[in-house]
Amino acid sequence: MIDGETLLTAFQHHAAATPGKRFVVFEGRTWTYAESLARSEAFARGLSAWGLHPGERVALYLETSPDFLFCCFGAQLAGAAVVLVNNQYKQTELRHILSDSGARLCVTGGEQVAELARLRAELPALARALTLGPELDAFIADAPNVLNLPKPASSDIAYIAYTSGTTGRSKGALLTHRNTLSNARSVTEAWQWTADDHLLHMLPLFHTHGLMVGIHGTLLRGASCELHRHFSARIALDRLRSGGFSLFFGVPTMYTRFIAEALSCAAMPLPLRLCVSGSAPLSPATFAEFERLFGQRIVERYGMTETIMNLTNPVDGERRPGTVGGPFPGQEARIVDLKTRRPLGPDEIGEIEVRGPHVFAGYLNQPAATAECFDGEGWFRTGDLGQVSPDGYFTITGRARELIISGGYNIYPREVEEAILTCPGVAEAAVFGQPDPEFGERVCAAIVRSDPALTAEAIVEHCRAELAGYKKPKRVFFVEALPRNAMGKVQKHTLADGFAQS
Ligand code: MCA
Ligand code: AMP
Repeated sequence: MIDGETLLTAFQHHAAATPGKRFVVFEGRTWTYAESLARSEAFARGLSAWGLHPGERVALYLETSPDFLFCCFGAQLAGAAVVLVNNQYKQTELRHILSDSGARLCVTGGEQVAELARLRAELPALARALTLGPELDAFIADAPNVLNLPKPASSDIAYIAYTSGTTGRSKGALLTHRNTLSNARSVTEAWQWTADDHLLHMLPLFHTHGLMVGIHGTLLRGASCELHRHFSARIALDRLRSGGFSLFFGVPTMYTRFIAEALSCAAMPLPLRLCVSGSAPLSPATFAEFERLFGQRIVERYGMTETIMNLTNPVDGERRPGTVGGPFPGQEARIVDLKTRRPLGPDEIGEIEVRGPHVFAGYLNQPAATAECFDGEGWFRTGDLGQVSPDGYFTITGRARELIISGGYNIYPREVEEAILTCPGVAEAAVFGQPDPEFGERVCAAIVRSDPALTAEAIVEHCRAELAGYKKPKRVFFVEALPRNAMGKVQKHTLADGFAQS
């Protein structure tokens, strides 16, 4: 990889080579490569003129729109690292991410404006909140027409993406331009993505799946996508059947909703080149039913915020249900014993480790956590358990860390427990996952009350105010005491088993 070669240089290349080609279609408007780059570069010049220095952080706390992308790539063109913030985040998550990342500027809009305003006094590093719409338009219009922008190096940080709150606080994964470019190359090669591909894009943009797979792949290949604010199975099926699309990427919940939708409308083969699923396990039953109804054998793949994409089923060759295939081109993966850390043979269950140019640079402000997740030879410990078949197909069998994946969103029990513990009347809380037919897993909470009048509804409402809505418990039950082992550790499996039988 040539130093200084980034996704931004690919963007500039396409804007020069195919200026009139569509990049993004959104709510009836088409943005060409040239228009998209012009708006991104103008935003970059505006940021530099405002006083943003290379290496500083720009946060995006935004709904899906083309401006999300232009602000993202514009900030990187100005040399900034982009801090991705889920737009459903509330005070607790937002306070942590914006203060930990030290973001100097945050682009926001819609309902997020008020949520951010409530926190401004607590964020001394945040010099400016810029609102989408007239304020952003004026910022871009007022940007100098000519201004030399820095040229990001491959080792510069492109994104800070927050993940893995095993300690209750999420950590900022530092992804370099090298990481994002090498990933986009691996993914586009494996999935045979070309400039002719057109993607129906209904994933959120603030996570790896929607941004670093959907958008980066599109951008690298000079392809196009139709972006939607939200996922709707009905609208997706209508759009896909109208023709003109070649790709669809989704989380398993989206595929189960397609199947449910087929009950109310005739199922028929989808005129697509490729459907991909990831972010959570796709059940073989969903794989088979989707193929029966829509004539597509879904390609399941496996990724992580720290590494973007790791493993994929092949486009040509057997797409094996219940597995996530093998490493992407240019990457390595293996299974190691949890205790000895020695590599294991076929069909033996251990921890999945990955190595390659896709693996992140470490966690922001967390040298100990960074050191813990590497083995000294560049192998990254994913925290996922799995096994590999003799012919090289990996299966994910579980997780070595506490994590609930609901509809493709990761929820760390500790974070929800900490939010619940701030609710008056709660003495103790234990949060765990239970199987859910729609979301894969659902959040449940066992609570010991100090105030016997405290209701489940009050706890759920409390969580709603503090955390993103999908993290709030879907079921709450009260117990006299939490079951603990001799070390005092809460036995969550006992709670989960008892709860499942109740
Ligand atoms: C929404 N709700 C949920 C979820 N989504 N509850 C539990 N789990 C969820 N995933 C709740 C909301 O809080 C709300 O509750 C109610 O459902 C309706 O919200 P709405 O936004 O309308 O829901 P939806 O549109 O039906 O959303 C379902 C969804 C969405 C489309 C499946 O969850 C989604 O886009 N998931 C994808 C997440 C994703 O991109 N993950 C990739 C991470 P109330 O009204 O009571 O508040 S990247 C990753 O994992 C790695 C790298 C990888 O491998 O990709
Ligand atoms: P995140 O850290 O939010 O990026 O989520 C990454 C996690 O999602 C991984 O560590 C896995 O636990 C899970 N994951 C992603 N893709 C799959 C998949 N295809 N099957 C099972 N789990 C997956």
